Amino acid sequence: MICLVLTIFANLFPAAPGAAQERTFLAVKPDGVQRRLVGEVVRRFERKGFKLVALKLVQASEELLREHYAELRGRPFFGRLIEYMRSGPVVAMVWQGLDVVRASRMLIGATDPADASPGTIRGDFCVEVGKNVIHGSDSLESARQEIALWFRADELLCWEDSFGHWLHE
Ligand code: DAT
Ligand code: MG
Repeated sequence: MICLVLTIFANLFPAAPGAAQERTFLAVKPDGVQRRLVGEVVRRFERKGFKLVALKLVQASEELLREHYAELRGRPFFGRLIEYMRSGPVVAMVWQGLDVVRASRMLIGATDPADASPGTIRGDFCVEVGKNVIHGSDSLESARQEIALWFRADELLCWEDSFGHWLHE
């Protein structure tokens, strides 16, 4: 009975309104840029079906990075992490789509590349946690904060794509 009710409900409301509007923040880290992995990363997110709404090459300041990684301030590797992220440009991006925060973490793989499954970005392209190629927001709330930290509102483009109908109902 409960299943029947849930099925009817799911058919009446196939997806939460705006679910396909979810956004996440991704950044190809300096090692990824140096190793020419930007195209590969973009290709994987495009191929999956997500929509690019912002992208820029940034030499991040120490201040921005300290804010971005504020949660990790007390960790022993914090200083090294900030230096690594400052060691060259990063490619900052915002991607949009259904469940994009969670799905991005799946595409990226575990924090330590040694634990990341083959087929994920970290599983395929790196070997060490201190050089793990890409950042992705870990929750809706951190996505919101990180997008606001790295981008001005007018840098996020709302564009009509004719592709969405082929991805979800
Ligand atoms: P993630 O990037 O998967 O969200 P996180 O937020 O816990 O992981 O950590 C942020 C970054 O800090 C991570 O991508 C790499 C670095 N880091 C995490 N744990 C580390 C460790 N034990 N030693 C060195 N660097 C670490
Ligand atoms: Mg994180």
